Amino acid sequence: MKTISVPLSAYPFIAMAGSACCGLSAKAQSAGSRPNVIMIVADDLGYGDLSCYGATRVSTPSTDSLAAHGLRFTDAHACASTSTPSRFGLLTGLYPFRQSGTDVAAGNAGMIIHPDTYTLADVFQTAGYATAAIGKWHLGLGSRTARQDWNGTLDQSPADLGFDYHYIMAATADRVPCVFIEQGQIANFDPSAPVEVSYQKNFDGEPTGRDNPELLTKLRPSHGHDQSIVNGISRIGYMKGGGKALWRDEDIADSIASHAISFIEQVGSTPFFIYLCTNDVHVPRMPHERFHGKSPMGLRGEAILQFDETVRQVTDALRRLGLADNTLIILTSDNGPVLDDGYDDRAIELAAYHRPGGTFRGGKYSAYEAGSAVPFIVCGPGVKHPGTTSAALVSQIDALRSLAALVGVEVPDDRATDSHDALSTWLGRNQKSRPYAVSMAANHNLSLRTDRWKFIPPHAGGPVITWGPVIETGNSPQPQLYDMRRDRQEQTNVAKDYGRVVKQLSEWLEKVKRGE
Ligand code: NG6
Ligand code: CA
Repeated sequence: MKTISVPLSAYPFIAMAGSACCGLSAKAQSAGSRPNVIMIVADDLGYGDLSCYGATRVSTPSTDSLAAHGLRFTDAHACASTSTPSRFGLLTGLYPFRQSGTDVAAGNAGMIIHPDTYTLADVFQTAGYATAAIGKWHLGLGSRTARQDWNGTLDQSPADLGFDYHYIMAATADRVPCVFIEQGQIANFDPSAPVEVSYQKNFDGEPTGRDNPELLTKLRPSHGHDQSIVNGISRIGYMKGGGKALWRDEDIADSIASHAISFIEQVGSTPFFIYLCTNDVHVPRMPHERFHGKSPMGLRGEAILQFDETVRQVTDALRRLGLADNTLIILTSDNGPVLDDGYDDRAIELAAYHRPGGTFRGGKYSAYEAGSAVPFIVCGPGVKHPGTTSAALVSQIDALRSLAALVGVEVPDDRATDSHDALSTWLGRNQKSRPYAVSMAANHNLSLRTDRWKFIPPHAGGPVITWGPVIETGNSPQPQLYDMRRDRQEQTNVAKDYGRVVKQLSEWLEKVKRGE
């Protein structure tokens, strides 16, 4: 939804306080203090990557503390098993398959969520909250793909989607441009080094990982990732310039945490919503030097430790500012895990007995459970039975309508049409499952979960990814049905024994596709 433009002053958010009360229910308008909300979205963090979800080869005390004081979900799902479509679903309450072009986005993709779309940030802006998107974005920027003026002000940005403030990475750390974007402009812009970006061809005289492997001083690719070199690491795509604006991978987590904390400090007494997306544990994994040697799992383990430290930095700041009791934190991941995702960081070898997807089958990209089953912890005011777990089936698609219910915003019926209000479940007032959860694999195959079943329709293609990561796709020429109560590991396809269930779930999925 197009919003009023916010001045780029030092404190752009405060102007929003108490504004835009239309759309607020009477209950919310009269409510005293509404909770701040921070949605922490990790990148590629698997169901089994946190110690509160059973990991033993890595310890994540700060995240575990959120689980100990909050509610830990054991059957929560992202809308997709890759980033862009997953985030599209979370922010819009619309399944990514409703719109073409929601696949993993290049760093010069135009903005994928149209400015007219009603977003999660619009919900909070309507409620008078100060809103921010900080960290990984990966949903495109500017109105036209490959035609952005990176050296000016982008003509479309999260500011057009309800975010008062943004400090974001355009795509991923492994994709150019390797600069942060703040309020539509390159942060720390270096006029002596204007940025040019292409996903088609290299710029004259610029080294690449393919031609200049001697310049890869920090990491080498294992597959792909052999184009422009920034900070001794080659990436996807070509870029030129950047100068002092170029990020140093080792500092990305700290920049994200510190911008989130500054935002919290600056909003004063205005309630706030932060969509806080870490770069951890996505490739290239290059955590800060202070983590070196701290994990037996090498760089991927260190990236998990760094993620946990981001959680600690933010929660410490909330305590210091006296906001801890009035801030709801939702911690989750955009999709399941992957070990080798294109850099030679020894993730497979050093993982040893660690199972990043827990006991589940598949991983990132996959239609199997580890692709979409993600950590999901809700901690803060209003959460019932803190320190317990909920086995309810929940989906990130419900963020928009559940959080709208939390802050008393009435979402128009024709917006966020795939999202349901699951607030009572998210807060642990009940353990009611969503009737179904739909997730999209990288190959666009849609799977449907109910409390009991998982249905994966037949899909062409091989059983294992062929272009790099060693992960089962979920493809099969036959329908797959798993009894998740007995076999969440998806070992025994019972489709032949339960033909009626297959028919019913298949029809159900078709209805979901049609939006009925
Ligand atoms: C893949 C990349 C992978 C990662 C992924 C997107 C190659 C060979 N692999 O295409 O490294 O960037 O896209 O990940 O290019 S996501 O978590 O942002 O969806
Ligand atoms: Ca991801």
